[in-house]
This record gives sequence, C-alpha cells and structure tokens, in this order.
Amino acid sequence: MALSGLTIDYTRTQRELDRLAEFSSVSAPAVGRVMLSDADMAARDYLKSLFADAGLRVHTDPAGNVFARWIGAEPSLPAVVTGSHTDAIPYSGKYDGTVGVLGGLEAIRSLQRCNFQPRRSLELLMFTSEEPTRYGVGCLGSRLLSGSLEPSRADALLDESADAFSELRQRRGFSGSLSDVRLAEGHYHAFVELHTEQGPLLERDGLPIGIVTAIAAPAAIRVTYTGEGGHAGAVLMPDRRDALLPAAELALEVDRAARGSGSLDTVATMGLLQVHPGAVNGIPSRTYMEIDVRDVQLGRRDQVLSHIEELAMRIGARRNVEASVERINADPPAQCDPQIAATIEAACHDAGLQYQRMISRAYHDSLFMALLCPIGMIFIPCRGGVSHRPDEYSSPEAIGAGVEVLARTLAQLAEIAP
Ligand code: HGY
Ligand code: MN
Ligand code: MN
Repeated sequence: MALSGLTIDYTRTQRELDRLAEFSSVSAPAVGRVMLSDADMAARDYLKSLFADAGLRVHTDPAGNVFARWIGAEPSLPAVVTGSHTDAIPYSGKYDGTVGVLGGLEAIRSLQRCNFQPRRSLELLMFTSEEPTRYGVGCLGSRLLSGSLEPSRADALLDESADAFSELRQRRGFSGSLSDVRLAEGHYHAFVELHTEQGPLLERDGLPIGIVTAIAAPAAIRVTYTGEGGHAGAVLMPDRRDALLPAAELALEVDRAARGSGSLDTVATMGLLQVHPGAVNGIPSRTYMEIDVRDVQLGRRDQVLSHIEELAMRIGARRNVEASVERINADPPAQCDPQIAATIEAACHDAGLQYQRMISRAYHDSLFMALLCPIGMIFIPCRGGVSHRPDEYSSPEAIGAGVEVLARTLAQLAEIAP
C-alpha cells in the first residue's frame, strides 16, 4: 500500500524510551519494573498520557491490560492490534517490550500524520506483566485475554511476600472481575508485535528486520528440596542432609538434558535458586528453584521436561531429602500466520528493507494472542544479541526501521476507509 509522506519520528520514540526507562526500581543503566510496582504504576500513567495525546481512546481492564484505540471508519469491524509489554525483570534493559509499545504508538502516529484513514480500528495494547517475575507465570495479561489461565487461579497467585494478585490489583485500582477480561475469538482481526530479537542472528547477518514464523514452546517448573539445617561447624558430614547439594546436582542435570536432546532448539536453565537459611555457617535446610525449558518442537520439549522432573525426584531420594516438583506452565508453541508474514514481507519491500524469516526463542504475548486471532511478529536487531541485561541496546535507526515496517503492515491489515 502506498503511504505517501510516511515518516517515522524515531528520535521522538527514543526520547520516550529514555523517559520510560526512568520509571525504574533500580538505578540506570539498569531497569527494573515489576508488574504493579510503584515504578510500573508511574510508567503506566506516563504511557497513558502519551496514548491520550495521540487522540487514542484509552481504557484498562481488571487485569491491568491497557488498550488505546484509534477508531476506524467501520468501528464495528474486528480491530487490528499491535502492542507488547513494559514490565521489566530486575536489572534488565530499556528495550525489551517497550519497543513494541512505544514503537506501536509511533507507527499509529505516523499513519495519522500522513492522513491515513483506517477502515478497521487500530488498537495499541499494553499487556500487564509479560515477565514471570512477580508470580512465576509469564504473560499474565495475554493469558487472561485469551482464556489460557483460569481467572480464579490468576487471582490466587501469590508473590514471594504472599501478596495475592487479587489483593494487589484491587489496591492498585484494577477492580472488577478477571472473568470479564477474556476476549471472544474474532474480537480482533490480527495482532502484530514489534520486538527486539533478543538474540544475535539479525546483527550477525547485517539485517534490519526479522519476520517471525513461530514462537518456541516455553515451560517452567518449581522444585523444593527440604533437608535438615544445622551448625556448619558442629554437624559431622555423615550426619548431614544438606538441601543445596541436590539442587546443585539438578542444575547440572538440567544443562545436560538440554544439550543431550539432539537439537540446538532445546534450551533449559535453572534461573532461580533460593537457599534457606542463606547463612555461611548454616547448613542449607531448604532450597527452592525454578527451571525454564523450551523448544520449538513440543514433543521434544515435553520429553526433556518430564526427564528433568523425574531426575529431580530421583536425586532428592538418593540424597535423602524431601523433594517436591510442580509445573508452573507448559505452553504449546505458536505459529505466525503466513498471510500476515507475507504482509510484513511486502511492507519490507515497500520500505526497501532486507529481512529474514526466523523463529522466536523468547516467548511473547503473541504466543497467547495466537489463541485469539492470526498473529505476526517483527524483530529488529539488538547489539550483541543481548537482552534482559542493562547493556541491552537497539539503535534509534533500527527501531525506526521496525516501526516503519509495522506501520505499513498495520495500514495494510486495517485497510483504507472507503
Ligand atoms: O522469557 C521470555 O522469553 C520473555 O522475555 N519473558
Ligand atoms: Mn523479557
Ligand atoms: Mn519481551
């Protein structure tokens, strides 16, 4: 679609990204913005002001998902949606997720500036809590929108201070029932998410755009080992039931299981390990860990996951500690819609940008939006493939290229008003 006069003000988007990064629980250059924290609430107010300044109709649902809509000529038609998340794991960077929200906003503004009139409404969605940090479950907002998480289970989620989501969201002003969050299939026409690649391939190949074909299947389990604490000096070795040793052994076995799957597409790590009492002269009495296992192939992912669960129990028994294993989530992979991928491809041609098709190994809210409507994802390169770190970086020009492809894709999907 010809969009004469389309310009992307990526310096403005960069300024907005820089401002957004200031809403953080940790000092720059790191960013920390856990869902519904003070930093997150301040960031939400800032973003909603930007959405309103763009003349979008803004509302928030009981889960804290924020919707900003540009009403199209035929408002009753299912809308075309873009968006991502702005929560951030502790000590991460300023681009993960935020490029999709502020880049999505600039894509909409760029279409407004060139007098494009959408037939379908265009909606910008900022999902509550894509990161699993607070409750251990990622994509809380898009899971609830797509019916992939029971509202009662979501409300009962407890964070590490045993604060339930139901309590926290009420205190933060997100009242109403989570049962009202779910959207009907067909509510949306298409969803397209702009995101940094969070990997090295685009930069390595010198390409500005990635067209995502599939999103890997994420799973996570939690394991607890309970042994016997005691004085690190006084208890003799044969009398110990040290709960850290099975955790250490399991961490190595998790790594071995992923490397031994026969495919580079299998990845696994023990990303979280808590030791109680956590004193140098106290024998660990309890360890709590969370393990992340992913693969683009569901069967292989499940095989490795079950193997790790069995190992966790076996190691606990052999080391004479109590073991408990619980699945946090085990989601299927998502396929991106070939039509939308072709639309993104055409947008790349119109923008004169090279691209490659690729898999997303990180999960995104798109994984769950795929349960609601056809999805597409646009990747931009990130320096060194780094993400979830303070030195995460994508250049304003790279962001601008992604926003232009997104704007052209959204225009094509929303169609021109008759
Ligand atoms: O973990 C992920 O893949 C996402 O960045 N939350
Ligand atoms: Mn992330
Ligand atoms: Mn992300």
